[in-house]
Amino acid sequence: MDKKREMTRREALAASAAAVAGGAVLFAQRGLAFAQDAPGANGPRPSDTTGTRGGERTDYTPVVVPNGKKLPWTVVDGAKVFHLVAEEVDHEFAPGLRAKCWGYNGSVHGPTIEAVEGDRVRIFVTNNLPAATTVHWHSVLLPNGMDGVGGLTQKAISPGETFVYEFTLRQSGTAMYHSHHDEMTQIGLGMTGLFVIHPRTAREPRVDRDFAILLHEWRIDPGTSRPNPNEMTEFNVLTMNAKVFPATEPLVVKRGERVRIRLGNLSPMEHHPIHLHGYQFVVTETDGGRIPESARCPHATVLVPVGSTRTIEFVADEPGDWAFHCHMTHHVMNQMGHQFPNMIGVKPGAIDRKVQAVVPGYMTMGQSGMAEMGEMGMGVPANSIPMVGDRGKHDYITMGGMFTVLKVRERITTYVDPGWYENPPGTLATRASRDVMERNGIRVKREPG
Ligand SMILES: [Cu+2]
Repeated sequence: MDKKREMTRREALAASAAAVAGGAVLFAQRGLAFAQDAPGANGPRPSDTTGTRGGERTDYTPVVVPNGKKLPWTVVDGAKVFHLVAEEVDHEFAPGLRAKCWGYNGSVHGPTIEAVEGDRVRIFVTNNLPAATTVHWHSVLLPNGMDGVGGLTQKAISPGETFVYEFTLRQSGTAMYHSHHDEMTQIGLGMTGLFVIHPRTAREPRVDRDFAILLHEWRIDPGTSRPNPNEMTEFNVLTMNAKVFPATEPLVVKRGERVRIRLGNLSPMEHHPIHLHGYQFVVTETDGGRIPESARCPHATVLVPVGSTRTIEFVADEPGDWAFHCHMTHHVMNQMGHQFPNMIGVKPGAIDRKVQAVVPGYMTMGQSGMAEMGEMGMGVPANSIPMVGDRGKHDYITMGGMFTVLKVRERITTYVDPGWYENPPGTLATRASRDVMERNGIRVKREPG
């Protein structure tokens, strides 16, 4: 009897899963049809975010959003007016990988909102999606009815409707915004953005460079072009501002500058320990505000939990090309690395020849790891990217995904990518000569190669 009831429950689950899958297909088709007549970025005309209207503070260092953009605003009746348009976006994660995501104003993630503590902000949200949505202003202090939680604090915004949110910014720091309606689907498809609020009164020491990076993770099966928002554990595209290395723009700074990096994480499921090479930094802010100086301690890695922001600061006094990346090893791999069979130590012997009789050119791969695969430019399915990075100055960089480079330089006049770092003589690791090894008492059994 119990067994029979269990079977029935399973059958019911299978039936409902099939129904959901069928619905998803219909939904995807609707999304595609919608994309053809969807408008592009149709926000308000650009305006100077460091303008002087309304007596606002204007002397802050504007935030830089690598690979991203900022939301323009105008001033109407003393309020800064923004316009977000929720819509489908055909987004490129890196050359070779595009997907139909959901974002705002033609971009994934949405443009960064930048304002000042004390500002009155009026934010219009137009829904050009095929589904209802809302926008939640994550960690922003505001009246309850402006909080953007579908059903709980407001009616959801139906397709075609425009809602208006209005509140006064009572805090400073790094906040975020994201859909708070059908969260699994809409956040999973990319409906997130950063909301940077500068303090009303400048704080010392001031920073010279102020970067903002939003972390995310996606499931995009090779050969498909729609991220799967129903994925819970197996993410294969890990992004900084919705790009994977080698498409992530480097953070370029002049030697001696004080640097701030704001990190936000609206990944569906995973926290990201972000590691900076070459420096010790302090965490100056969380999404809950500024950390008192007495409570700060040095770090080289900062964990950015899901639904949180962390802001770090340091003085860039050591020139070079410094890696800046998530330290979870699967988060610095691109699509093709995660489900590869474990071939470490396998000796194919005559098997390759036998298989070649059936599959010409067959070769067992991965016996000593993954590093060679990116470099060899192995064939990959349509609309997918090889598992690892790009050619660097010295060799192949075997990382992809949530990886970028902090480029600290002397004597630069612009922040355009300065190319690779020239290592001063005597500061580069090189192959040890037999002479040097003997003099230092180093003996090895194996010859190179
Ligand atoms: Cu990570």
